[in-house]
Amino acid sequence: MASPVALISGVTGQDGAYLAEFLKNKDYEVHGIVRRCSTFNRGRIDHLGLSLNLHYGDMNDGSSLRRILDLVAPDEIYNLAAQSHVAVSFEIPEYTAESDGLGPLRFLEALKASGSKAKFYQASTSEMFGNSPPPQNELTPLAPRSPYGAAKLYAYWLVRQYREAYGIHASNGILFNHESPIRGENFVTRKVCMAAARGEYVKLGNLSAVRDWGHAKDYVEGMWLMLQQEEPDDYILATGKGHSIWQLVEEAYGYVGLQPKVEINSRHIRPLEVDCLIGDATKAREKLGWVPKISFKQLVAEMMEAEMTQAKKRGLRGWEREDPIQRTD
Ligand code: NAP
Ligand code: F7E
Repeated sequence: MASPVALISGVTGQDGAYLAEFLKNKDYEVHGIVRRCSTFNRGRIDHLGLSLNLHYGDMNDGSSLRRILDLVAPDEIYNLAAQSHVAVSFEIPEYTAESDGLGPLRFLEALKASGSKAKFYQASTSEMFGNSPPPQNELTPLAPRSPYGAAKLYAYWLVRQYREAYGIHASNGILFNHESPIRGENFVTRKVCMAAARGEYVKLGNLSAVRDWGHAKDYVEGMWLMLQQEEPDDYILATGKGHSIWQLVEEAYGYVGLQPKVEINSRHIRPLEVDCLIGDATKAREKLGWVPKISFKQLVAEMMEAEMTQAKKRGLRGWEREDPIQRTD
């Protein structure tokens, strides 16, 4: 039997890289969309080599999406491409709306016009909940507090409309924060772990916000499970446990036996903040059999180990530990 064909937009990002590897291990023929940059940005997928088929395209260029759809004829589409930084979305709101809101519209229109029966996954987000009180589930009111959240909300509704109006198998994964050693360096978990592993100060904004942090590896499996269902639907993926930024800092510096070294810098305080996101993934557990396996403590430990290795390689103040602490959860 021929391998199923998957197309991933945002394949050079954190989730794209984990998903591409996950699907390769399931014997998929994997295609990815990459955008043209002045420098190569494929560090996260280099290890997959030529087994990954890459195509130039952009969420802001509908004709490129249509061309790639026709060429690849995928069975499953994972739309992960986005300007994904919430704080940055306040600085480039129009661009964020184009790539995160209109981009998915272009993709869905291309899918509709092509007559393809491909199943479509949309990378929706807990940022759509804004300050709706936790725990947030699929029925919680949506009230975004950033241009990023608003653009993603537009795409979320389009997915539901295209599903109902045109019978497209389109699903929203409403994912809470998920991290890993290959998280972008300006997201708070990676930023804190990089500084802690070097024994340096970290400059942060709001320390009291609470997030539900899981591991990206667990979450890409959830994306895939959504597209294996007969009927499309919307699902929360979350761990159900919240930690503040301050608790993250304590965990990371504590891992190397240091007191937290934090400087507050108003540059990192957002015009609007989302105070507390803690997800209820009961539906995903019951309908998809999805359960996150990696805890917050394990996630921070993995990220810290990766940063300590990097710091040593670069001759920075890597943290030498002859006798690693055995950590249990
Ligand atoms: P990421 O690391 O920032 O990756 C984003 C990807 O999108 C990169 O491959 C980037 O390409 C690509 N991209 C950005 N703008 C594009 C455009 N105009 N055209 C084509 N590609 C474009 O994000 P991530 O953490 O993997 O997240 C994946 C998706 O899930 C995103 O849609 C994000 O908004 C959403 N999400 C993430 C989380 C989370 O906690 N990680 C939670 C909920 C939802 P370059 O490499 O060229 O920049
Ligand atoms: O911020 C606070 C910040 O940028 C987390 C994206 O993947 O998850 C991510 O969005 C919290 C916020 O992630 C700094 O104010 C304090 O309260 O790591 P973050 P995010 O904004 O939650 C959602 C679900 C997505 O969909 C997004 O794509 O940490 N914080 N000081 C800081 N955050 C950053 N980045 N940098 C700081 O210095």
